[in-house]
Amino acid sequence: MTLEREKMKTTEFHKWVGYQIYPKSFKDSNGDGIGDLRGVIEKLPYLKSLGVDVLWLNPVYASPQVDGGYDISDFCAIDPMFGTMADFKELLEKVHALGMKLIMDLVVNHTSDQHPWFIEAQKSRDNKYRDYYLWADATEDALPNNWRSFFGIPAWTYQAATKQAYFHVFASQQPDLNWKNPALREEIYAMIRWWLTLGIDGFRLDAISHIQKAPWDFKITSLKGNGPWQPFMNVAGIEHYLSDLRAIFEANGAFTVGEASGVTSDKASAWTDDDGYMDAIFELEHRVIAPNGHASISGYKKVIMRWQQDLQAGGGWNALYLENHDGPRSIDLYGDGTVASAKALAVSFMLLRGTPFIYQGQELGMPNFPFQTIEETTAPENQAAYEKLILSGLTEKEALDKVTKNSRDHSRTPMKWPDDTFTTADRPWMVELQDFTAKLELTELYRALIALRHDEPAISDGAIDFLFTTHPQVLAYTRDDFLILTNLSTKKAHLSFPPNMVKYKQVLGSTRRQLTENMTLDAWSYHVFQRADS
Ligand code: TEU
Ligand code: CA
Repeated sequence: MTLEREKMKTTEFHKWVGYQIYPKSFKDSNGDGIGDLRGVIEKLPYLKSLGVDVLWLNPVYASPQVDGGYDISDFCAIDPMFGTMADFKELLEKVHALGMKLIMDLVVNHTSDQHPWFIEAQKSRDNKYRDYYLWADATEDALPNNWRSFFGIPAWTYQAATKQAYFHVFASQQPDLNWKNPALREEIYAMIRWWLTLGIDGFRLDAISHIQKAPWDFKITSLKGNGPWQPFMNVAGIEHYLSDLRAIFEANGAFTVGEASGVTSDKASAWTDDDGYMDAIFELEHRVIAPNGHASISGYKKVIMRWQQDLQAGGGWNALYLENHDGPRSIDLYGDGTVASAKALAVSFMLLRGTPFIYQGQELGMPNFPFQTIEETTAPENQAAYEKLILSGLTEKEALDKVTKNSRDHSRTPMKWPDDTFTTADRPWMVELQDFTAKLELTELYRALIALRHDEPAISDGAIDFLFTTHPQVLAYTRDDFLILTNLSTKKAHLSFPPNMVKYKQVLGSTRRQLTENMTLDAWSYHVFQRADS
């Protein structure tokens, strides 16, 4: 019995709601224009008042900031721009005192090229750290293979000094670590234990599905969709490393959410069920872009339904989200810029089966940024994409529009606090929205949805079933005795329910409504009903 219990993961996190903080843009405490850890400390009462349970901090480690801190030069140091280790410890203590949890980004697919390991590794072929990274013979014009990086450049960078190239799935300043090397793995495992011993509550596992690579002679057969990334997406052999990681997480009671791009919905339960490697994963499929550049709601719906059904059948678990630091703002991408659309979208994802994460500013209805020049953007892939478009003959304006349409920079502009400024500096580190008013009725709705997740076992742990599955704009589902209806469109929607239905009462809604046999849902509306007999 005890053994059995120990083997089973706890499922406390089914009730939790997460909040993602991009510290650089959250709150600046010392007037240098850059958000920092003391800024997060200042805003803890706000986070507590929302009701969220777990905070995910984007990377605050020492970093040259080529890729928003995902290029780490020291895993165990706080970047001075964010504060000190003492600030971090104070933050952790205060988060815990408020009954919340703190998880950190764990970035172990790669390091910065300024990490001491890489600085050593590039010195010579027989350097002690050479094998911490991935090298292959090359010449200036002949790289080891034709694999591409996610950032639109070759996945190899040639180094004349040793006549070899090193491998990177992201920027060239982010060399990939060689997980096949046991010495490297031990260093990483020790680092993970160090953070857990410090008292943090777990990790968001960055790009974790990419840590294993196919043999270098693997041929890419398709350039469509995830085709180009096949040689480093959930490649066989990864299970050994993930099992090692699970053992460490489990021994330390860590809560873990993997960013598992390329792990398909039918395979995801094996990653996250009772015997899975981690508690939950983020899927990266539901942002389906339509030809007009907006998200396709029917695409979103199809992907969400498939993931929910597959994970329920397999006993797996998702982390749910509409926004993060890697994409545009949902009010503009999925919605039509109105607060009504943001509200219907909030209801559509917050009550699904999984652990939702709200991204900073999402609860205020922060929109995309109207970029005017390429210099206003910060993500490393923008510049290369822009230059390519200019070379292909586009005007600056056309190239900028194309690059920024779905840029992740939209989510990285400074937080617009309803009753406070982001910084006292004349200029924040990044362009900031002007004339924005926080949508406080949206914040209130988020509070209500969070409370439902805490108070109703049907919402945290109940079964999910979808209704009107082929309707192009209505996302509707039951969670045991709850019925959730959302119209994710500017058009009205007509629904018919069977006669003699059991009675339902309305729990939340965009307007006061009864559940009736024939219902017309207004544009961007939502209704949460519960069986009256329960
Ligand atoms: O993103 C990784 C990421 O999005 C890829 O794993 C994904 O598979 C790919 O873009 C295809 O859609 C994470 C961070 O969220 C991001 O901010 C970093 O830039 C990146 O890792 C590198 O660390
Ligand atoms: Ca600061």
